[in-house]
Amino acid sequence: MALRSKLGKPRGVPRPVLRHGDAPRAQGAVSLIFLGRQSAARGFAVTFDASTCCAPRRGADNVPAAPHPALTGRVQHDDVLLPGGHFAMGDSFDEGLPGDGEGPVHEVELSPFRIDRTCVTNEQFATFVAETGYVTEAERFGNSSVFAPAVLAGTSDVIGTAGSAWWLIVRGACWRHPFGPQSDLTDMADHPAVHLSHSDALAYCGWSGRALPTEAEWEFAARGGLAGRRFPWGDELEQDGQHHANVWQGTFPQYNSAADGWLATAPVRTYEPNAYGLYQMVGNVWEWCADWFDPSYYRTSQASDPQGPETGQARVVRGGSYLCHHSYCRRYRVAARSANTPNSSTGNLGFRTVFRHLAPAA
Ligand SMILES: [Ca+2]
Repeated sequence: MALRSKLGKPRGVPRPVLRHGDAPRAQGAVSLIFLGRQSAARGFAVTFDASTCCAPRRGADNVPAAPHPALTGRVQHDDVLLPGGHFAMGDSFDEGLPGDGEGPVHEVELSPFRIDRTCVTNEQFATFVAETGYVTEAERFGNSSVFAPAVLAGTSDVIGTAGSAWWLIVRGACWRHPFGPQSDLTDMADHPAVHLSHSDALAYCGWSGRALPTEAEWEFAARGGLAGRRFPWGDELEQDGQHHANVWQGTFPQYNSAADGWLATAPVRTYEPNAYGLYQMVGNVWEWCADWFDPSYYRTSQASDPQGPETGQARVVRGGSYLCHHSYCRRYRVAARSANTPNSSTGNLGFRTVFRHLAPAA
């Protein structure tokens, strides 16, 4: 029996994205099958906690590191030059989860940098893989975590749950097969590449001569010049009656009306960009940052070009994803912080890059 979402399509039509006019039904049904089943899948933590509701993490088990390709990349990055300068970093609404350390608000000064307008797409990542033969960590583990209603896999390929009932560990899920082995990238060239670990993102960056944004760079970019606001466009999620980001509408995790047009990932240029011309800094997929995560870091962060703690267990992720809902952690805000272990990969986690080697002004 094939286990797949009622929203999903059979093999050969692998695009379980939801558009206006499609009628979603009973999205919790698939995940309920797995409630209470604990997984022995390699490398996955199985205990539920708030940090895994957004994106589950692998445990300490590891696969051997893949060599990172040399700097030979020939892929186009459409980016913008941000001038840097001062900004107030952190949550001025005091609405973050206590363990996330979104405060105190503190002044940060940044040097100029260039940042991608969008997350790295499947097309860009496919170019990287084609030129280097790179094999991602999810492919080497042999599995990754997929949001339950989007799974396109046979029952035997669904190994168990990953921290939350709505995260299924699916054998064969990876960037090429984002919803499981019965899915592929047809019509998804312009969607963000997902199921990529922090190490995978660094490998891509090393090949393309770019870098992951620091957490401070990411937040500066996401704010788009709007000081002290909740979102890149203002303070209201659906400001002016418009959808500005791909998140969750309905009752999480039972029912998603997908009123914003998308159940899972959306093309990277969906919705209006922020004032800096950057698309989907919040919603759609979480984005890896360079920094190690420490919830107390803002109390001691350096004021100029902060780089994060020197060591840690997990790397910062920012921006929230298509799973974000106001009834849960509300981590789709520009100040929201979360983290995942460097070897983790999920169907709602990607990255965008920056470029810092700017020529001095003439
Ligand atoms: Ca959505």
